[in-house]
Amino acid sequence: MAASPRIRNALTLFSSRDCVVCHRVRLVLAAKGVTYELVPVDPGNPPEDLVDLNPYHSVPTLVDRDLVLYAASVVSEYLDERYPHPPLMPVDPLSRARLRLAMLRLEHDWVPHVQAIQHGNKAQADAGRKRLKELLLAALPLFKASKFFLNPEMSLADCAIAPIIWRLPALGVQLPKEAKPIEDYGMRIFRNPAYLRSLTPEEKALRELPQ
Ligand SMILES: N[C@@H](CCC(=O)N[C@@H](CS)C(=O)NCC(=O)O)C(=O)O
Repeated sequence: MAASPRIRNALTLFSSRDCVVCHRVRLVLAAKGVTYELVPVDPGNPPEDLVDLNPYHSVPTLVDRDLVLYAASVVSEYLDERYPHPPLMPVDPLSRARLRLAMLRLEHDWVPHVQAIQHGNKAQADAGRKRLKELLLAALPLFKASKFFLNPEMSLADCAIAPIIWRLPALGVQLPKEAKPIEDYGMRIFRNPAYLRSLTPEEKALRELPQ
């Protein structure tokens, strides 16, 4: 990889200003307390250096010296291994596999609805709201079952889920009273000081941080 003139830090993240997928990686970085340079990207108009680095031109894209990584799952797992403290995955294979599957389901089933609400036409956004609400309600027992998602400690799965919960009011997704455990789950993560550090100014403006 030819070093881009824009990349000055050892660790650089190309990230959109308001995107659940980029936010997922920023939350991992914040939870690890890692400093990095953020290059804000408009995904509809990727800069030349990103086009050179990533064949998909997608964000998030992480550059760590000579290593270029993209796809939020790949970037998140790399960061968890590269910066082991605090660990964001359990140690036993069964729990790890369960969390990986949950993250895969989230990427395939939930995120497209968030993106349809944010970027689709009215019909797509309305359908996205309805389906996202159904998916959240179907997962309600999982939000009730442990302190964090499928795990007693905060994990990479929470880094993927919290950005979605944070955006629910801004996305126009209203959950019924019985879904309060989902909001309570979100609050446990939003109260973590790392959460505030993960937010761009645009994302901070989406709702009030809990006291
Ligand atoms: N599968 C990718 C998808 C991320 C994604 O959807 N990124 C959007 C911005 S929120 C993007 O870069 N869109 C432009 C493109 O893919 O060309 C990942 O996990 O990183």
